[in-house]
Amino acid sequence: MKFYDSQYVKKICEITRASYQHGWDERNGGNISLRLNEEDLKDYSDIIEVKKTFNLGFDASQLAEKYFLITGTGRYFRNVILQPSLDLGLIRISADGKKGELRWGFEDGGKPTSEFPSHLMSHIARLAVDSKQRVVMHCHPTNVIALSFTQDLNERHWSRLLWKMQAESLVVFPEGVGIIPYMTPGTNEIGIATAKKMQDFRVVIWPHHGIFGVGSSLDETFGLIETVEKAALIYSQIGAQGGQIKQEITDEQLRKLGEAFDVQPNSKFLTNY
Ligand code: 2HA
Ligand code: ZN
Repeated sequence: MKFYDSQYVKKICEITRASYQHGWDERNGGNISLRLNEEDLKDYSDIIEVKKTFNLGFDASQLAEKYFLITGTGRYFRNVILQPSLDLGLIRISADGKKGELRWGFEDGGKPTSEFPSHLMSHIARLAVDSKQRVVMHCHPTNVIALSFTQDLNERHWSRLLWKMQAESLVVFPEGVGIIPYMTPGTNEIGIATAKKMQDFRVVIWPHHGIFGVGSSLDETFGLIETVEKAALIYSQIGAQGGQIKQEITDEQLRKLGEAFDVQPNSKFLTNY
């Protein structure tokens, strides 16, 4: 079987297109990585040969011999569905964790996203928390970015605000959201800061830039980001309707949501009395 025809390529095509259609990936904005192992790939005969190798620029030995299907640098989410073997690459991390080996894709000379270090570092962080989580997605959701200009960059404040915008929020991200300071994209530094937050959160806000989300499947990760962005959109709409909040979801109602859906709200953001 050809890797091109795999469910993995198909699903990334679908998710990149959906993300673009939501307006979260202008031009080459956004990137996705999906971690795969030998077992997931055993049916594909065209991923054995190493087409190219490159230095990762940091120690990824915790991910040695794992594979990542990832979007390419400079590539447009809008186009991935039209030319997946150009815009996507399957990279294997070398046994010493220092190099990436291209096994499939990037057929016109492409390279992994500039945020590859942030992705790999986030995968390392989430593997330690839950080994089933194998997706990292970054994109530029409009209302989340807008919120980073009007609100204090405080995790408690953001988490409570987003929880109170819709009943869905607390159920989908009971741990709340992490926030890093504004940093230059594409650097190891932003990767390290993001991964540190990923020890406690599945969503990390990059102020004035976008969002990083993680999950066990592409659908789940997309849905997580979609839920955060929907909450931010509701906040924007409240502003558009004059900004006056006449009634809200109370802390007590948040607690009851947690009980009803069997999730534990982050006690730093919602005290459990
Ligand atoms: O892939 O979104 O942060 C382009 C970006 C960089
Ligand atoms: Zn970005």
